[in-house]
Amino acid sequence: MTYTITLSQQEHKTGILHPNTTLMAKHFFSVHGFLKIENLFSREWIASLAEAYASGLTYDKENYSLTPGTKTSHGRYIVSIPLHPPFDDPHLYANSILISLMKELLGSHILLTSLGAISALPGCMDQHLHADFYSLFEEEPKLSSHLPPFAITMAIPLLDIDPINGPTIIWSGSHLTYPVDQKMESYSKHLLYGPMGSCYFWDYRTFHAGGSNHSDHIRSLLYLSYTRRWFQDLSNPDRLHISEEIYKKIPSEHTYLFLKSHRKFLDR
Ligand SMILES: O=C(O)CCC(=O)C(=O)O
Repeated sequence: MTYTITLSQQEHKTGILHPNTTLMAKHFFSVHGFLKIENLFSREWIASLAEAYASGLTYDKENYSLTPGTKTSHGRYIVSIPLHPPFDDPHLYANSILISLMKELLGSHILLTSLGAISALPGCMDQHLHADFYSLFEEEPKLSSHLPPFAITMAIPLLDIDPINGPTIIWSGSHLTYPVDQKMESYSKHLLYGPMGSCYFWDYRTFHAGGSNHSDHIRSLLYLSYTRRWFQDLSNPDRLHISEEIYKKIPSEHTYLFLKSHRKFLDR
């Protein structure tokens, strides 16, 4: 099953996707509810982000916990990352290839609504099956399968992720199975993983779960959420943290991604 695009040298150099690649990416995403891009970032740069992230973490082996972080399931922690160096680099949050795809999938008025990492401790078990958001209209679940995406989660491996050290398990086509089919667990599932430099992203409606980590090291991936401008999930405490000082340094062509922060600072 194909759900991967590999960038050509030309696409890499220019930061612009060939129209055929865009068509293919949109097709894979609409069929599967997820897409993987190989070779998007340089390994060295991602390694430097990984180092910066790891330097702020404390893994308490005895208590099997990670600080800072919020436990989401057995041995799995979500860690919010404020938009500050080195994570305030536009190559990360406003990567031209990713943003062009986000706009193809979500329309031109998109927002960046969260930035963080998900760390799976050595020995952690498969996470429960879930979607990042379910039906937009809970009384009309069937409608969901006929609507375009409204929000996307982007995952960027901070190490080489393989089938052993905690891939994300994902159910192809599950973004279009509303009302939720209780037998989803028996559908064919896929393991999303890749080397540093790759990234994968899924529709908020697509069912997935963090996979167990059978290695002896922590598996971390960065995540960023892009949403249509009108979408807000208040039940999700995970937000974008950005100071006024950093906001002022964002290149003007990217400030539209931070519209909510902009309003907050204006209100002061
Ligand atoms: O750890 C992963 O691969 C995915 C985790 C996830 O989906 C979550 O914590 O909500």
